Amino acid sequence: MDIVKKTFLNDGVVLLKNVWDHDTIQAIIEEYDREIIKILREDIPKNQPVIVLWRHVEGERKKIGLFSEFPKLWSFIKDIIAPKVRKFIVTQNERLRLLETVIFSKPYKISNKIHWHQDTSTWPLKPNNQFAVWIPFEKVDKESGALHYALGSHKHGIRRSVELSTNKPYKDDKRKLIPANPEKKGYIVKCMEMNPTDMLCHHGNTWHSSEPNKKSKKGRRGLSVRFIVGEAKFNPNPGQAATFVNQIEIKKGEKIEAKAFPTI
Ligand SMILES: O=C(O)CCC(=O)C(=O)O
Repeated sequence: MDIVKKTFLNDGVVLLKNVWDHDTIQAIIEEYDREIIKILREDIPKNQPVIVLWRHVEGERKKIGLFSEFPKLWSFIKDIIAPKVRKFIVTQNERLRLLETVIFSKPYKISNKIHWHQDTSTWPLKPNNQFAVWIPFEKVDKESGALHYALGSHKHGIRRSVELSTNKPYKDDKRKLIPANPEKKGYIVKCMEMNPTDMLCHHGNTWHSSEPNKKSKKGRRGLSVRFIVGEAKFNPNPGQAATFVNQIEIKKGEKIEAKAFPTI
């Protein structure tokens, strides 16, 4: 088996270095810098995929971008990221859908920690067969808010949802918690130092966290693109706060099919 797929299956995360050139990602960053200052929208449209614009600053509200405002990002996902994940992570004939796109921003000094969590716990899907790609807009290391992963944690099921900035568990969610410090429980924790020409790919169950940005005066932006593999039904659980819940009107057990989740 290819080493990338093997690492993804064993560790629940794989880092791919130098997967595109500087100009390719620079065009996406410039589009973001141009659009982010104009976007005030907080409503979530039902009939199209959206981009969640999320600053990790206590008290701030998420803004919602549209792909009509970010056409370069749309082509980047469709024509560059999707073929790479098809090559390395999923097989050619599996259905791949865009589940969610988020741009996380950690401004210098005022950003907060994102506590240990896994993506699947916030998504009401059955089967919860999803994975994510993460790409930084600037060089990242431990002091500037790089992502940390608990290797192999994806093998231990779906855990309880927590409030990401405080680590407070959602009240009615009865599932088992992710430990506050996975290293103390024997996990190897890896800090992913990266450049904007690199791409991380993590399984939806893999525990991950990020520290505040105490170093990069330019900020620390990260593009997260989540995909769903194959078919899924709606399976709500308390504590699931994913943006997309506002984009569908279906009952538990019904198949998820919506314009918000285009096949890629
Ligand atoms: O960008 C970050 O710091 C958090 C990213 C994250 O948690 C995710 O992509 O699931």
